Amino acid sequence: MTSLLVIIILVLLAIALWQLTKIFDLTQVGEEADNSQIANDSDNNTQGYLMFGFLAFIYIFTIYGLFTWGHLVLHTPASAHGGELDTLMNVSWVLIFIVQAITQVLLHYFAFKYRGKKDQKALFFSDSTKLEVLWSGIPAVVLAVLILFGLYAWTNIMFIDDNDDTIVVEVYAQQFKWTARYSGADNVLGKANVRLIEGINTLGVDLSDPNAQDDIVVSELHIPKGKKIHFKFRSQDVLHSAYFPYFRAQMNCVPGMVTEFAFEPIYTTEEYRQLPYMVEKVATINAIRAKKSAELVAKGEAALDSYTFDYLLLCNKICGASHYNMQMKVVVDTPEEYKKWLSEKATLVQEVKAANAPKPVEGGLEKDSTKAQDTAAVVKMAMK
Ligand SMILES: [Cu+2]
Repeated sequence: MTSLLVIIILVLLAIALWQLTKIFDLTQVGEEADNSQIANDSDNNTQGYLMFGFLAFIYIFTIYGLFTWGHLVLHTPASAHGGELDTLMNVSWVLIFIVQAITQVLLHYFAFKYRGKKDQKALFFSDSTKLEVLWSGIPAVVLAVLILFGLYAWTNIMFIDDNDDTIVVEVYAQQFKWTARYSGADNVLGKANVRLIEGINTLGVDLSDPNAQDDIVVSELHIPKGKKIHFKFRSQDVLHSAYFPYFRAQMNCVPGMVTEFAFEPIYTTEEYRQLPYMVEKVATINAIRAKKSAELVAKGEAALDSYTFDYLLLCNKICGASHYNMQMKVVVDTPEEYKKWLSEKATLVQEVKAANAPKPVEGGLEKDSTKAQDTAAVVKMAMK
């Protein structure tokens, strides 16, 4: 609201200034003022130098931005393909930077050099094949190289060989949380459908499917280092986007279809925490938090928790009011830790059975006969 008011005030100020200059012009009537409304040499000189001013602004802002915010870009990639993607990104940036630096100088210099001068005629020619070949050919070659490089990197990342030894994990999106499903010993996910969502079976897994019998549903994603993980994404409601920034991976989650990609983590969470750049980053964050905590404590409020680095899965598609907070912790374990963690998890079938088992009620058996019948039906379905 405040910014809207500021904008309105600025617009009104601009209109007032414009009106004032008009009044000033009118007071000059009769004097030796140039009222022709046609730019003269002095106007053109001013515009020409302003061009240089704008050029300086572009460069100063770019350099200032690089130094001030340059450190905020993602650092060391934590996946096997991440380095390749970063190279592609860096090559694109360097190219954009060089082209931008050269073309902006030329654009502004020529705008200055050929600024309007009295009695100066523009050079006119209808076309120049040589020039057109040059300015169409060079960008075409550069873009073709970039696109080929991009395509190569893309297929390298997106192509999942069915014969590869991967771990199949489903990532399920809904407003506003993520859930993961492990395919269990058979490495095949059981079928699922939104129509089967019931009680704690929030992913709508078809509990009668033989492949679903060993599926495990969790709210924290654990993956082992050095093993390719084949992710399959589903969404329950709207478009979401599964974004793993440190692994340089992102995929849309689309209701009604399964999307997929695979990546191999190369640092465990613990190893990534020990990277010098991360140690420094966490120390900086905690120094800021400590300062803020001191202020809060002085006001009688609770201090902030200290920060520890964790990989996160974020949603990168604005999917509703709590989109900003749609995240899941991702833990990269050693293969042994991963095996141990997974072995301690109950399967969904076991969880559904436990949830639906008739609970002993005070003074006798389950009294609600309808509920008992429902439970029996679900358990029967689960045991099929
Ligand atoms: Cu979302």
